[in-house]
Amino acid sequence: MIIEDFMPDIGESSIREELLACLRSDPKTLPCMYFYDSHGSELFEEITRLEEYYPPKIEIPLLRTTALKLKQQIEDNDLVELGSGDCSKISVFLDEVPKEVRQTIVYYPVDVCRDSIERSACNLQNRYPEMKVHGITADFLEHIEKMPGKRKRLFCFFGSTIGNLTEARSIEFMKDLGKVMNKNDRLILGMDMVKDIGVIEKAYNDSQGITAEFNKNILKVANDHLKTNFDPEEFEHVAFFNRKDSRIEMHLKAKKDLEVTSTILDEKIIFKKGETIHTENSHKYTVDGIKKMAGAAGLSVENIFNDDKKWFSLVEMVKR
Ligand code: SAH
Ligand code: AVI
Repeated sequence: MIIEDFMPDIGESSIREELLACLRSDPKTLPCMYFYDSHGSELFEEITRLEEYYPPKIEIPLLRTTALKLKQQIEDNDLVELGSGDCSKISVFLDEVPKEVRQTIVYYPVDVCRDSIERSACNLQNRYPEMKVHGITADFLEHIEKMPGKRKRLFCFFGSTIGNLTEARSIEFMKDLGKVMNKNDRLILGMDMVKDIGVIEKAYNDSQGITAEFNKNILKVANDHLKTNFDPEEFEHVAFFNRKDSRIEMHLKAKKDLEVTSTILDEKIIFKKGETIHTENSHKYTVDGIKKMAGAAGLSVENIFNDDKKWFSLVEMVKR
């Protein structure tokens, strides 16, 4: 098993600059990529086990169906999974693939969270000793053109992580991915669909408060980088569906006027009571929207695998 790091040179100073620019902006934001330190990744895994968080409950059976359809076609493929997290999704997929086919595959999990890559690549290698595993720590927005694989590739992007990009950024990302893909490559994209708003809002406001904890964890990540004294308990978790943009928005709302200071910065970060930090968008899609996105990227939709209620889609795309 190999683990490669595409980001060894990303210095603390550029991370600090990015975080600070976001906290200076009006309204304040924090990039959702920073949810995923080691603890944040564990909290996300806990979210996936929550009753209210429906996406994995639907995506997992769809992955089995898709694997049964593709299992012969992926012989001698390089499997590149973007935002692989704990690799639980690809395991569901690979369980349906015969061992003789797995022997011919090289699997590349790609994630920005170093700990996730180390933990999951190792687990996966133990689970499938016959398959080559090559983990990569990378930012898929920055390093997409460096994605490995010399043979036919199957790109996987599960969990509707694409939905965490703004509409413009997701199209730009899809275009970049479309350029990187060769004629025989394919993509399987997990996409959460528009549905009853009550169901969606509950998924991001769970009764055990795990999503709130996940949201607030980003302040601890900001403290680690900026040496600030954000107290997560001084913020309230807010998540609601924005109909106009067809997305869940997560925010952190200051419970009172606050002055956040840092041991390494001259400036203070000032909050008025009720002021928010926008931490995440999670877009929900329609079939039309999916086709438009594929078209913009020079890809065409080969198959859409749905559940009966059409709550979640696994979309198979190929180069046009
Ligand atoms: N695919 C998994 C995990 C989804 S959570 C699943 O469906 O369960 C989103 C994952 O994407 C996290 O593991 C996070 O670390 C990773 N991620 C988020 N932004 C990223 C980026 N810009 N580059 C690489 N990985 C990213
Ligand atoms: C990873 N991503 C697709 C999740 C989502 O649903 O947008 C992250 C998440 N945020 C809150 N709960 C889960």
